[in-house]
Amino acid sequence: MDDKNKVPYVVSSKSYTAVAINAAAKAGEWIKSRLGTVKELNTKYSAQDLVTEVDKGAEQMIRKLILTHFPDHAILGEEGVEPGPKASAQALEETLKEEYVWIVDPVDGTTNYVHGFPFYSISIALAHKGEIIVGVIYDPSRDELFVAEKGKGAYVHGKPTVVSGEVTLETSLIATGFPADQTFALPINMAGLQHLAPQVRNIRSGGSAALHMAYVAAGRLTGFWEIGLNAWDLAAGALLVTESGGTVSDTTGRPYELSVRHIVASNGAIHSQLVNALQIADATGYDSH
Ligand code: 2AM
Ligand code: CA
Repeated sequence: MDDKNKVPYVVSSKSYTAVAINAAAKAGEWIKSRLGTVKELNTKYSAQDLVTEVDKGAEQMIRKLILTHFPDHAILGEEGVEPGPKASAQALEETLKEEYVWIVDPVDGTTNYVHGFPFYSISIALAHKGEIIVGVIYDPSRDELFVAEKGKGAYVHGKPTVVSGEVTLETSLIATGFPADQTFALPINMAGLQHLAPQVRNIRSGGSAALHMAYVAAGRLTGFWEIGLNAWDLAAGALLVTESGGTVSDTTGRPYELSVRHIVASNGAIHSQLVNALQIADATGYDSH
């Protein structure tokens, strides 16, 4: 690339990141200020799939901020899509026709938020022609802001994040979730849990997929897997993990892309062991027959 093309890219990439950070921080502050005030609790896809007026308000706030700066960009937000895997796959396919797509989860870990369990986050990613170029995850409870830029590394409060060094499952701390979809995703995830729990140092389940991904990036977790997630739970975290030296794939080991719903993220060193274990447990979420 010659200098003439290079300069505008650097400038705009910086402003994308600045807008993502600003939106996540502003929404995070507002969400935190509303903690404990949720009046109306609704369910979406299942009785475990919660949404509040705070999710909706935060998404509106983030949409407005992004569109002020980039009026011709598309936005895929959790609260703008009908519940369920089919609708979310369709919405993703539709928006990815646009050149620039922002992928937003205004509150990842709504159940935690509603209960006052301080492990929830705001996740914002920007994809250019289907490739994630910016990923930001903000944890208002700890005031931790995780930022990744494609090819430029990942940071938490200006300090580079690096994945952990474990090379065996035996020494690994692994996270997973208990999916809200109790007919498909939950039983498969439980089969994986049953098989993996005796093989690893221990299992954690914090309740925010995005924060689990950020923790893999920061070396606080060795790995994370879960069945039945959506693009907005994973997009920002996927870039954080790869820019921190880790690996992200689907549960069969195929490289991560935005349509992946069954995820494995790790420090890289234990990745194939984790994928193999899920395969043996018949817990990948993909039909093996
Ligand atoms: P949420 O709080 O944004 O809904 C916990 O296992 C993880 O699963 C959280 O990141 C949560 O995100 C997500 N989650 C909750 N309900 C879901 C659903 N019906 N489909 C997919 N992911 C869901
Ligand atoms: Ca959400």
